[in-house]
Amino acid sequence: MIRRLTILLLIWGCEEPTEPIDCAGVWGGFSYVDVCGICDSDNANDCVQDCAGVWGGFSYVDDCGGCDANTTNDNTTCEQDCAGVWGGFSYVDDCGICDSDNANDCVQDCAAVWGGSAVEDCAGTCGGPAVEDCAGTCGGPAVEDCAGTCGGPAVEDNCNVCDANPTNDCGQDCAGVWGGDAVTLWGNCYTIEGTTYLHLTSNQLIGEIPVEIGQLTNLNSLNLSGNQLTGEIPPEIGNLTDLYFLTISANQLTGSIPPEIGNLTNLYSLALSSNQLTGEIPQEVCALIESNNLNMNAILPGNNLINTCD
Ligand SMILES: [Ca+2]
Ligand SMILES: [Ca+2]
Ligand SMILES: [Ca+2]
Ligand SMILES: [Ca+2]
Repeated sequence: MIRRLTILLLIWGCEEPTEPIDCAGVWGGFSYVDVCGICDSDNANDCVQDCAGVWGGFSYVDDCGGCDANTTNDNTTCEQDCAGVWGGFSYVDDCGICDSDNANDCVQDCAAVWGGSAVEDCAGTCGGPAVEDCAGTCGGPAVEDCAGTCGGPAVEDNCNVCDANPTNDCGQDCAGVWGGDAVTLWGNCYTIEGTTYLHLTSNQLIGEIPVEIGQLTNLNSLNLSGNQLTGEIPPEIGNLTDLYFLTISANQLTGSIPPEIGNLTNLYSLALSSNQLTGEIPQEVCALIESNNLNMNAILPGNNLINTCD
């Protein structure tokens, strides 16, 4: 019976896993003894060596690197620098700047002021006003002209054109614009940009039609009828190729019709009657009359023109 039970126990024991007992006496437990003899299963609290190499000791390193367990002698082997670092290398320069960089330490200026900004001028005077001119002469009068030439003669005119020629300097036009191209006609100022029509009918205008009228190239409509204009029609009117309406009738214009009128290909009304125009109508004008279907009765009457148009 006992023998049989022993065999059974052996069989039962062999079937169970063989587990060791840990330091806490627990079968299959995970506790273990750390270097300081503490048995538990927490590896976070295992004892460590202090700075003196003692396991579980209380020595510590102070800010100066000294290792012991004495708080009263801490930091006695070194000093704090100006930056507050124990044993650090920062120091205060003559301008009161604390760092460990000797390359940026302030220096004395020529007036012996630490960190001052006084410098010697070109004449050797500390803080003096003398400067070299563009020719390298200390205190000299030479300056660069607008062309960049030292002592050069070029000057910039009011239109920002720089050269040495005073005779080509730009002027003001009648509208007060430097370099502007406004033109004066019969005492009034007209800008090219802003003048699209000019109606001076029965304005008692006398004298010749100014050639400058040919500069008003934005004109669409020009009416000078009913004045006392004399002389010939300026061929410059042929520049006004935007014109669709041109009336110069009822004046005292003489000479022949300039062939440049034929350039006015946008015209749908041309009135030249009641002047003293003579000669043949130029073929260029005939062609325009034909192509634009202009009214010959607004051209011939009151003149001495020879109608050679077909
Ligand atoms: Ca532990
Ligand atoms: Ca200490
Ligand atoms: Ca420094
Ligand atoms: Ca000039």
